[in-house]
Amino acid sequence: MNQNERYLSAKEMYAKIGVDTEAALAKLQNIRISMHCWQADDVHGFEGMGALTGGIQTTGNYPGIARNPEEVFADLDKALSLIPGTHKINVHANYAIGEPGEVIERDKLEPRHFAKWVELAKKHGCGLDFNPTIFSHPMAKDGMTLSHPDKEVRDYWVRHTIACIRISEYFATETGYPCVMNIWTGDGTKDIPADRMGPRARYADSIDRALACGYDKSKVYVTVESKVFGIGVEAYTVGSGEFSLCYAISRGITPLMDNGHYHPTEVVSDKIPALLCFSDKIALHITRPIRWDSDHVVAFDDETREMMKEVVRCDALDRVFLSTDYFDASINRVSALIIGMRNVQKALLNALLTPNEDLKALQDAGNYSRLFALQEEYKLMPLGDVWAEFCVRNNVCPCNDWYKEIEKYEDEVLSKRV
Ligand code: RNT
Ligand code: ZN
Repeated sequence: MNQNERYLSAKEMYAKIGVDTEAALAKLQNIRISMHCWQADDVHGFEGMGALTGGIQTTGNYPGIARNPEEVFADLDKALSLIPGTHKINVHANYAIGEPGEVIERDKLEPRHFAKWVELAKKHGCGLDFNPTIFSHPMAKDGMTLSHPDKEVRDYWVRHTIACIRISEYFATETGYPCVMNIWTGDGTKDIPADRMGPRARYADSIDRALACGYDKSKVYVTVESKVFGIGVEAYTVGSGEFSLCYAISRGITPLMDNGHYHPTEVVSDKIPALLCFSDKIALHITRPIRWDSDHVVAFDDETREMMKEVVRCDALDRVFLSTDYFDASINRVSALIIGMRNVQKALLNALLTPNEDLKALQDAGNYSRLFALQEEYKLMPLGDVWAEFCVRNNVCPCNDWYKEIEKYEDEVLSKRV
């Protein structure tokens, strides 16, 4: 059977369980996932930044890392060409691009420093999201930034956050898509703190002061990301789960959950519907934790599928901002971007091809045996044939063919970066 015949046969099989593959494909076509730029260069950015701090770390030394804006852009171009659909690009503040020789202070960032990102986004029809970079910097003192006891340190980061809100507005205006601006800090302590509340009160006050700058809420969605712990910040994290969630809900902004930021047996799939009961919008950083917040490339695994099922069956595709967040330096970085993005899309397609209403009805009727039986049977439906059809319709290689493009790119471009 050729691809088209396989798709038609899959379409028939899905129709038999009450699922319209064309409707699922049409929905998937409209889902924008925000692809994080920082997998391209291990979060280095363009400031000549030293080692990563704030509890995050990349591991691996795969050759061919992008070393400047041109190389990062070339790699993102390549990645986007092998990911079906039209998406968003998620930019970090340390990826500012100045004039040759210009040293850009983080608290003095301006929209012009991101004009090239706007150009890139427009070329691809993409939206842009943004992140203040509140780590890996001399003003991240004693592991503290927005929650630091010294007001001068806090003020610096408040100014940085305000500058980032302005850049986010600029992104939204230029691209025509709202910009999600995510606040994350690695603030915390390595060992048992003497004061857990003081830093949290200061963190809340600092974000309050930044948000008081005033911004267009239809253009910029400010999110706050929580975390349980980081490397070197094991005992206490200021922006914990409870803090970040309560902060976001009480201020009418958006909570962000990174599924690497919880205790290993907690699952974000279960938290999605919980938060959707109380917050109009929520945001996700989709990653793959192995034993800790290891930031492995997103796989097509049970939890990714379960998370995307929740987004779809809560009918929340327009309420959940989806973005990827991982950094693996041990494999080809461009392939890492493609693999993770495509896996999120496959998980979404899987959710869209599930007869969710029928399954809900079985649950409500208390028919748990039939529910379990069907959930297990549906795992073997011909999802791959519908996914291949999606790729073909988007002029992107399906299945294993795309990796040949990566080998070619590695040979012609990445291997020359020495
Ligand atoms: C760190 C957070 C955060 C970062 C980015 C680079 O644990 O997940 O989102 O990954 O800001
Ligand atoms: Zn994250």
